[in-house]
Amino acid sequence: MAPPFLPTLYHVPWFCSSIAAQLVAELSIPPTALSVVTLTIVELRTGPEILAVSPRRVVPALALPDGTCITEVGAIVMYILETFDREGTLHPKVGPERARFLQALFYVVSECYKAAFAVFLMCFSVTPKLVRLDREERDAERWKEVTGKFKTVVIDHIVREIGDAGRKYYLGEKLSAADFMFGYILMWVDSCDEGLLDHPVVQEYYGRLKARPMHISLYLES
Ligand SMILES: N[C@@H](CCC(=O)N[C@@H](CS)C(=O)NCC(=O)O)C(=O)O
Repeated sequence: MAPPFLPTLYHVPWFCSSIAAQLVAELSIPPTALSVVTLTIVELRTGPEILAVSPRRVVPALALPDGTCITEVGAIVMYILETFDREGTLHPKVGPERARFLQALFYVVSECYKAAFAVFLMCFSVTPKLVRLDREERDAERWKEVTGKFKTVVIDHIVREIGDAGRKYYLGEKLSAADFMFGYILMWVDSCDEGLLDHPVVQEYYGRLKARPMHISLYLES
């Protein structure tokens, strides 16, 4: 495949590429600077276009003008921020704030994602299409284990790092791309409708995130 003229982000709605897509929209990166190709699930799984960029057929994937391709949402988020957020509007560029930002980025990708999706997969079957699973048929022991892990990894972390610390967003008063990552995780668990986000700190934090127009248009409108 010839290298694209512009960085090109491959995205499937509701997949974790949505974090990168939200960032592009929140930074108002014009399509003349970064192009977003939105694929359907069928195109991702069977179409030819994604193969050259992401041989494992996963998104997000970012094709760069030098012919290289990047996968991994954390790396793509950092690339977008370092290339298009030179002012540091949505990421701290130096100091302890940056370390805290990187903590959030790695924590969401390595810990929260797994913990949240284990919950989701006990509520929905995703292949070949999204179907709500019967609560009555759930393995109670496994549900306890999975929701316990979600509470420890995601809920307790948000309560401690945001609520107890008197922060409004992950970094304090200032919104950052870290919040879009938490917003994504919380959105999936919210869709399970199991009361797992009932803690007032989480309600307040997630309430702020889901009120953002970009969150609404990416996740809640259709
Ligand atoms: N570790 C990768 C995970 C990428 C990944 O597994 N993406 C999922 C969507 S969230 C995917 O594309 N799955 C392919 C499929 O369901 O067919 C990352 O953090 O970007």
